[in-house]
Amino acid sequence: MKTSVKNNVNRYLFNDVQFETSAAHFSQFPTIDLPEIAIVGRSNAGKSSVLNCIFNRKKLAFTAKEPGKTRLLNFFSVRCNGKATARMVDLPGYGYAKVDKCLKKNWERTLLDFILTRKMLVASLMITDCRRPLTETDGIMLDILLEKKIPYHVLLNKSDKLNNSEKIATLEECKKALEKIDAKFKINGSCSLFSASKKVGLKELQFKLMEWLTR
Ligand SMILES: Nc1nc2c(ncn2[C@@H]2O[C@H](COP(=O)(O)OP(=O)(O)OP(=O)(O)O)[C@@H](O)[C@H]2O)c(=O)[nH]1
Ligand SMILES: [Mg+2]
Repeated sequence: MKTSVKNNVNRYLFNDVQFETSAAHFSQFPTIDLPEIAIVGRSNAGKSSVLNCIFNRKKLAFTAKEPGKTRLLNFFSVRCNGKATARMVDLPGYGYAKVDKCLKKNWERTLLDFILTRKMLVASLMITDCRRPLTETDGIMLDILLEKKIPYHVLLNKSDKLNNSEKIATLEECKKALEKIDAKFKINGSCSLFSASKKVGLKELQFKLMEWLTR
């Protein structure tokens, strides 16, 4: 662990977070400058569940069995000693076909506007379902993150659905696939197994977030 992270272990306890606002359009994005981490991924991969898990809250972000639950960009302020110090942004999922085309176009546009233009974005957490990691749309999103030089971490969520040997194989395959997509994967990115349902991999993820927020 980096020294800067070690020194800040107590800074982010991930127990003080507040919903800030929702946005359907870039004109509604918060304007106060804070380091932001975007949570991206396919619909139903578990983005909102991961956010709830990080902060040990059940209903901070709304989750659903059906894909397409999060349709706005939801901004959450992370607080330290009562003061907002960072933001987590729960984004609508991409790659879900069964929604009204116009609506989908609008939210995918806003999502792209956010990733492409947001100056406060310090990193991105990509949530995947470990049974279908790194789909074509995830690849497109990774290309955008690389183009914008945004550090990323790929979370192989729902690992409770795999047995031990499947977990090891999935993690290895994902690392190899990321090395193919990104020649500088070891510098720009990382990946880990996770289960939002069972809270597995949480400490490692929180350290990653702290590393990004305390750079
Ligand atoms: N088994 C298992 N199910 C999970 C896990 N994480 C999330 N889920 C389930 O997956 C479904 C989708 O979770 P959400 O958190 O709503 O997914 P999302 O990516 O935010 O979905 P959208 O907002 O529609 O893009 C829900 O039924 C969750 O309970 C996990 O770690 N394990
Ligand atoms: Mg969601």
